[in-house]
Amino acid sequence: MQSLMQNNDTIIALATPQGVGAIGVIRLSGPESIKLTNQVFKGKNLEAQESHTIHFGTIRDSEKILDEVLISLFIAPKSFTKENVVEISCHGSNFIIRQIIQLLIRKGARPAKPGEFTKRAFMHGQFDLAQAEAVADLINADSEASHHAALNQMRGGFSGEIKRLREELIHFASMIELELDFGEEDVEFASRDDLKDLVNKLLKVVNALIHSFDLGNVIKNGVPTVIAGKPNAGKSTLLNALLKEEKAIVSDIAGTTRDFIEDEIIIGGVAFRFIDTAGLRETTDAIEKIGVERTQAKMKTASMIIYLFDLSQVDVVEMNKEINVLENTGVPFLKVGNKLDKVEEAFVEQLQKQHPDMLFLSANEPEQVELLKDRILELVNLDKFKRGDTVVTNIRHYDSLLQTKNSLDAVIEGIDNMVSNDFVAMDIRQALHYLGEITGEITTDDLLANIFSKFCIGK
Ligand SMILES: Nc1nc2c(ncn2[C@@H]2O[C@H](COP(=O)(O)OP(=O)(O)OP(=O)(O)O)[C@@H](O)[C@H]2O)c(=O)[nH]1
Ligand SMILES: [Mg+2]
Repeated sequence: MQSLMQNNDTIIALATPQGVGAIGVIRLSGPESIKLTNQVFKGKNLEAQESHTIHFGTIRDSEKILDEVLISLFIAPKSFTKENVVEISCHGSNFIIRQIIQLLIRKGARPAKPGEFTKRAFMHGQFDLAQAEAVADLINADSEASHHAALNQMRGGFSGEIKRLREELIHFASMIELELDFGEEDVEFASRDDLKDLVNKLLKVVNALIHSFDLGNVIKNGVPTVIAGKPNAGKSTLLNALLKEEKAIVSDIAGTTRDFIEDEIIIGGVAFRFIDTAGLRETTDAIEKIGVERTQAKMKTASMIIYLFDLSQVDVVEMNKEINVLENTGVPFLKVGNKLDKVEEAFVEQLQKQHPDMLFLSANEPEQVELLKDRILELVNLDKFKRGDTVVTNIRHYDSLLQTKNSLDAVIEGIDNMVSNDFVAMDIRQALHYLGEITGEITTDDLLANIFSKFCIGK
């Protein structure tokens, strides 16, 4: 009852960011939004206007003019929320915005909760849950890649495919339940082979989506890229050059960096999170030792390691040891010979023969650091993403997909081992449940509250 009531009132919030801007857009949604706005608007009679029209006039509190505004009208169901929606474009002063919102609240609107506009759109079937979540991602996207992933999902993404396969599975589930009703009689409405085919097809889609999460996560949060190497190799110099900012302290004292220093930049449309670390060496300094241990741990969880060698200090035996350690991390890495300016050409040529994949540069030369960026892009395999495949970027979807996979595996196992229909039916129902969680066919109030509370107010 409570939630029904809530959906029937008219909500209001600022849709543009807080703070002073050229214009601010105040949005209302709900049955009364046009009527309430009309009460404070001087201009045309808004209640007599067509949907998708814009009207100039003033907002007045009694006879006091608050602002000159443009009113955009969207009449239900042709709006984002499928309710009557009004957007008031006013001048972007905090004072004006506050005055207008307060005036409309006095007239009967209610301040919107975080994500409430999007929640209403979802409730009215504008899109499914996965798409609603993509709206939040889209707003937060700060690189071309994350924008692309969110947009793809918002426009349907994998929802369509999952929905279709889920419906086929429902069909099988009902056939099997029908067989159960016939009990003793030996009837088979649902062919076990066909069922297995379908489940395998589903598993293929689900597995591909599960797999895409690694990439999706990276696209959303930035590719974690650790810069490592011995003390004084020039790691902090490289970080600063990449960021084009003096973020980390650079000095010729070995062991300058003790803690992680990180920041994000966008290369070729992909966000990379560069992490400068403490130089790797045996040390008796207690604090430096902690730093070294942290570096080692960080290297293992990185998506990529940029490993710096100081060319002016190369020791071949030592270098091979370091490369060995790198290979053991199992993380893709780039070997970079730094301080090119300090060594003879002949030496570099010799080293290049032994390590054809090593990149030689001076971290304090900006053009040379540009070359490194190309190599970084080559190393992360973004082909899949560029092909426009759907990637899962949301941890909630990832969890549900893993659960779905487990249930589907159990269905196959059940069929193969000829277990009784009740059990197969149960596993199918489980799989249906988890699949439904992704797109929102199956939701709980807690889940919805949790998802929409992560939105900002006005969205
Ligand atoms: N000539 C030359 N000097 C460099 C280059 N890169 C770094 N340096 C110098 O090498 C010294 C060490 O540089 P840092 O960037 O502090 O080295 P680091 O790897 O961060 O060192 P720690 O934080 O101590 O592990 C500084 O004096 C830098 O100016 C380079 O390409 N050429
Ligand atoms: Mg440093």
